[in-house]
Amino acid sequence: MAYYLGIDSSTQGMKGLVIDPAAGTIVRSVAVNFTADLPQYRCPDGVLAHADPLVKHADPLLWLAALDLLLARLQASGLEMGKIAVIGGDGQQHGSVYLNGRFEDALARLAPAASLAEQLAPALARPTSPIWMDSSTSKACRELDARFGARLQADTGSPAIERFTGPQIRTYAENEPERYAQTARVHLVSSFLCSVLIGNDAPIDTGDGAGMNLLNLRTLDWDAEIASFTAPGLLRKLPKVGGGVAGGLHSYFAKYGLRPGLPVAVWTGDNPASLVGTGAWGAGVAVVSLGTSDTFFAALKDFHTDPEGCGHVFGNPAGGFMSLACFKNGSLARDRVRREAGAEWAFFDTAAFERTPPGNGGRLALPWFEPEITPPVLTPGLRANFDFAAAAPDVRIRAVVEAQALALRCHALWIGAFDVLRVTGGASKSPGIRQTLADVFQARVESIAVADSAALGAALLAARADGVPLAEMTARFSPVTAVCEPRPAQAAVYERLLPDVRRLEKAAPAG
Ligand code: XUL
Repeated sequence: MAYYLGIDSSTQGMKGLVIDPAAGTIVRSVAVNFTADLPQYRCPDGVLAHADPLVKHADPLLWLAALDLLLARLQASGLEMGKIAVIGGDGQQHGSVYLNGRFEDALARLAPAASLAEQLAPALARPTSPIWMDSSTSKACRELDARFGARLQADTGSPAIERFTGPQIRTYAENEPERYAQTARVHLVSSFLCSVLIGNDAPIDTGDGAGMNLLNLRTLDWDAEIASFTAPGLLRKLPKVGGGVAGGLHSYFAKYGLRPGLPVAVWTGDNPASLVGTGAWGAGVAVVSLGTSDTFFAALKDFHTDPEGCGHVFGNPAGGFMSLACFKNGSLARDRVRREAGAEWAFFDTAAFERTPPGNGGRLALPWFEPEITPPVLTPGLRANFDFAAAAPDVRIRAVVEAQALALRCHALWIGAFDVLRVTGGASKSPGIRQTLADVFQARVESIAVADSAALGAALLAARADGVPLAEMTARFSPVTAVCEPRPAQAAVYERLLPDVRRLEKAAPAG
């Protein structure tokens, strides 16, 4: 009968999901949208305006205001707040919050009469927080690469990447040395909000910590050598690495009807939380999330890294490790091709799917309208191995859907074999896309009806911290709604096309 609350602090908003594992139900779902609900923080879609398009920061006070508002909305929804037994959470990965020496004292003294933002504003050493969309730290990345070479990826799970927290901290320490000197603590979005809930300094978990280029995944602790090169005295400014329960809820939150002292689980990153929420925390199941961008993630049997440096390794909150690869040109790109072909998606599932053969006669097209992350390609533009503009709409659409699926498979080879692909996101509704994925991967494709996989994962992790087995909850909360079997007869067609898509990735954009 106990309830568990999962809070997902994502880029554009904050969500709260309350589950009742005994009944197998989602009891409540509430949300705060940064653009619509908190316009006074001037972070539409969660980002502050900046003259340099590479700089993407947010106001950390926005996240505090969102937490107050979310809990107020949860209470106003009529939920029996006293039944919440444990709170869990996750944050957008890589974003960092810089606190001064007053932080711990300000946390301990939180009083219900004033808001979190008012009370914690004086504890910020830096008024803004760089988030994962920032790509202004190339110089720091080059310096880290020059100093550590292959060791950086071999030990932290990823090469130096602009949005990762280490390069962000190095850039900040170099550009704003006075503020950096006043920074007593650097938190991630996840550990910052967890600290606020417990009124104390919270640990960073290995799921989110691995997105920093600072955590040694062999020792599961900060890498002292990398930290001291990243910025002076950084090791002292980082919280502990840890998991399980972070502490008891601060009495400030009694104003929302929450029981002071209730356990708060250590927060994780949104992708590790989604791994749990999609029920893919065990080996053999990969998740393909077909959203604005496409992401591909899976639990890893053992710690190993992508030889091409495109995929990342993070801690898996259920134990062990997970992989993550992000494909920037996902649904927006697919949709542009569909629009320009003057077709509806249904067209692909009917006419295009029937009129064109699997393999499309070898015609492939990568719709890289934006610079791509996997593989890293800075020059945008569609790549095709045929005259794309002159081709019929059905050929164009199949060329794009198959090239994207083949690219996913190429960049997933290092992870290992999968029996099952779980698909989520808007485009996963297309039977044509699902069948293509099943045939390209020669794996069963399962659709799951999970709307907010990160918030659900956070709630499941909260329940697990109270002793509820994850396996039991996965079957109830992440059920499979449709299955698409691979057609063995198509295996050879796609196997032959793998080198072709590799070649296409290296080609110059058309036109
Ligand atoms: C992962 C990444 C994003 C953020 C925001 O590396 O940058 O997925 O976690 O969702």
